[in-house]
Amino acid sequence: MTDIATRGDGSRAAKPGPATLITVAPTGAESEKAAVPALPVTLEELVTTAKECREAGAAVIHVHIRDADARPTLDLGRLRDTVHALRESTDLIVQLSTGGAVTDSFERRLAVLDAGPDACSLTCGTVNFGDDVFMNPWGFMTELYAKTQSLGVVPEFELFDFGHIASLHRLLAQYGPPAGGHVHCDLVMGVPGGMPGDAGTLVNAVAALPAGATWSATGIGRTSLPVLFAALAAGGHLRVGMEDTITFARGRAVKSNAELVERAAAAAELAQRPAMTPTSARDMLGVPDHR
Ligand code: KMH
Ligand code: ZN
Repeated sequence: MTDIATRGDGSRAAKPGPATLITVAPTGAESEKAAVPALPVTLEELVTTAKECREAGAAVIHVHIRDADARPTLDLGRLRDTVHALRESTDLIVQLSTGGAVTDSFERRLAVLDAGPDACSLTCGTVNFGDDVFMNPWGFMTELYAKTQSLGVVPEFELFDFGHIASLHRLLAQYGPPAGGHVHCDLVMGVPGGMPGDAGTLVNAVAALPAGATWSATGIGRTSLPVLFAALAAGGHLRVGMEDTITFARGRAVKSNAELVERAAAAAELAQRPAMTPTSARDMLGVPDHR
C-alpha cells in the first residue's frame, strides 16, 4: 500500500509500500479485432483473459465490452452478463468503463452503473483523443459522480491531463468523498492530446494529487514502459493491457494481456513491491466484495 510521507521541508511524497496494485485493461474501445486478433472481444475470451491475468498478478480488471460484431457497445444486458461472469470466474475487482467509446452518449455512459459493477472509471475532464474528442464536461462528471455515491460504486479517477487534476480537487471539494471513502487515481499518459508519458510529467502530476490519494499510471503505446518504470520508482501502482498498448516490443505485437501483466508483475517484484492480491486491493480501495 502506498502512503504519504512528509519531507523535511514540509512537502509531501508518496512512500513505496509493500505491494503493487496491477490493473489490467484488456480490450478498450479503439482497436479492431480484425487488426488485432489477440484482443478479447467475446465474453468467453474476456473470462479466459481475466483468469490468466489474475494468475499473472492482476487485482482489478477495467472492462470495455464489444457486441456480436466485435464493435464497442454499452448494452446494459451484456454489461450485466459480463459483471456476473467475471465475478463467477475470478475474484478480480470488476471496474466498468464509463468512458466507453468517443461516440457514446452521456446517457448510455451514466447507465453503465446500473450493471452493478464493483467500481468504475470516471474521467475528470474533456481531452483531445487523437483525431477525436473524449467529452467529459463538468455537468456530466458531477452527475456520474453523484450516481457512484448513491449506488456505492467505487470510482477510479482517470486523469489524462493536468486540468483533470484541478477538476478532481473541485469535485471532491464540492461533492465530498467517493463511495468507499478512499481516492484512487489513474494517470493515463501519452494520449495524443493529453499529458506526455514521461518520468518528469509523472512526478509533477503525482505532486498535484489530493493528499492521501493512491494512484496508478499507464502509458499509451510506446510510453507504456517509461511510465511503468517511473510509476514503480515513484511509489505508484500500475495499469497495463491491450487497451493501452498492442506492441510488446519494437516490431513484436502483444500476444496476450497476460504477458503484459506478467511483465508488470516481474518489474514490481524487482522493485520489491510484488503484485497485490484482490483482497488487499479491496482493502486499499474501499471496494466491498459483492460475490
Ligand atoms: N475509450 C476512451 C474514449 C475509460 O475507460 O473510462 C475512454 C476510455 C476511458 O477508455
Ligand atoms: Zn477504458
